[in-house]
Amino acid sequence: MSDLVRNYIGGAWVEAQSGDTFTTINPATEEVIANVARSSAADVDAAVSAAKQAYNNWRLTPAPRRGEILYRAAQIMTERKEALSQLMTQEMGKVISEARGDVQEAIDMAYFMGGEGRRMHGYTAPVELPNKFGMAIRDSVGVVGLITPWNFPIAVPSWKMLPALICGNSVIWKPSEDTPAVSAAFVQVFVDAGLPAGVLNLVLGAGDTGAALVKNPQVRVISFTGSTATGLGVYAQAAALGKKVSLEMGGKNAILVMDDANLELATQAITWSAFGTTGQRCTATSRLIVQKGIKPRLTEALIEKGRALKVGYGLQEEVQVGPLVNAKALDKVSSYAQIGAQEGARALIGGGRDTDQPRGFFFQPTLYDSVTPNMRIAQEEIFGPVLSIIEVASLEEAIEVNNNVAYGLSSSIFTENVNAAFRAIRDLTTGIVYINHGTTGAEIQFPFGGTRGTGNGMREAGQTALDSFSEWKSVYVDYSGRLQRAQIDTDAILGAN
Ligand code: UN1
Repeated sequence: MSDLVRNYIGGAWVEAQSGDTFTTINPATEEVIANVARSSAADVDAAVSAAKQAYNNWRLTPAPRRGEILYRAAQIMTERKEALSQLMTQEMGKVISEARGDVQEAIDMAYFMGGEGRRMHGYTAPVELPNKFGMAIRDSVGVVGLITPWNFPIAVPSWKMLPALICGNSVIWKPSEDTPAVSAAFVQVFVDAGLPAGVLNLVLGAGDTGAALVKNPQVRVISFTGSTATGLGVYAQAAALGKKVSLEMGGKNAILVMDDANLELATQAITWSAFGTTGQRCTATSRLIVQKGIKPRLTEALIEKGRALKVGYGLQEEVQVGPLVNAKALDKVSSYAQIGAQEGARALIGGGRDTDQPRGFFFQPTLYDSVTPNMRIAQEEIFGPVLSIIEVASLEEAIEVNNNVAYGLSSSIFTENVNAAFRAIRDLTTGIVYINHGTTGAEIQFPFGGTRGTGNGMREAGQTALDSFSEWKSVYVDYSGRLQRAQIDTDAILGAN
């Protein structure tokens, strides 16, 4: 077992005040990999004090200087990419090539947000009086709280932390209890990049630690990614304290395949979007909505490709599908296999725990046929390598089935017909739409997020991300040096009332 993984508060690595700890295990080998500080509200409060103090100087640091620290962080992450990726695979199971992609997203985001240090555009507009100037500028908010999941342990936190930092806020980060070690390694990157003490604080723990962060009135923004049930609870608590909240929650993403689709491209995209990251992406494809004519050929191709996938420990380069993150996830995904069977779905491949693996929380890549749109397996987020095939007659029906779920993150259509593609762009009601590409692989320079049960109208990534972590300040400068005519009129009117 490694040393204790500690909190990072006010520029120091510290144990929880209570001395409490918990352990984490490698989901592929079931070996204990870390002993971790378990934080309580007292630790969160200490982090808030440190963050408040550091905020005073950080907000006054010119944004281009803040950006230089993010560039340095990008360089350090590039140097440590392999070590961070390996730690990620050990902690949460995604295969090593995907772990490298996860770290790369954070590198890209650090360069992008570093650049915002020299943009962060506001605007000016004409004003009503001579000798007067008006502008709208972005201001920092203060102390912000980030709560992040285990499935993208570096990428998703970077989508929150980097825009928060470039805007001049100080940050308290509560990562998932399944990925504390890689989170601590990510924080170390910023320490080594020269981020001042107290600007970024890490508090490790489970749901109660996150709840303490949400309840602390000094934390003015909460940015959360995770399950819809937890997210809505966070939203209600934070709303009662008047906080700004950004939520990224569940998905039930679909790929639509029309009869004229390129079969080879569609097969490849569906396989990786459904079974990549063991289906544990909020953007994963969990529904295939396929037109009648192409269905038999596409199903055959998917069975063949699905059967050939190599499941195992993600540190081995040839492995394509790793384990689920923990025993609880394995129980949940297994319970959906029972639900699917009861509902009348037919497993073409998989359908249960992968018993070929000697240890670990492995579930077989699973394809269900005979699924109808209202079955629970076609409506609820499973978060595992499970794809449901739903047959439709037309483009219109495919779009209707796609839209008729409680979530709205990502959707995709495979067609060679430009009219069908543009109709899909218009009518698919998800925050992200792909044409002839799987439902995963969003790039960091565009808004990321979804409609309905997926979010609360906020978006991450791109310049849009700044909206979560800044306040608009409207500024009027009167340089006439005297009362102006219209000003006198305004005063007279106000006086008369
Ligand atoms: C997530 O699953 O929480 O588009 C994020 C994608 C990745 C990010 C997914 N860039 O699939």
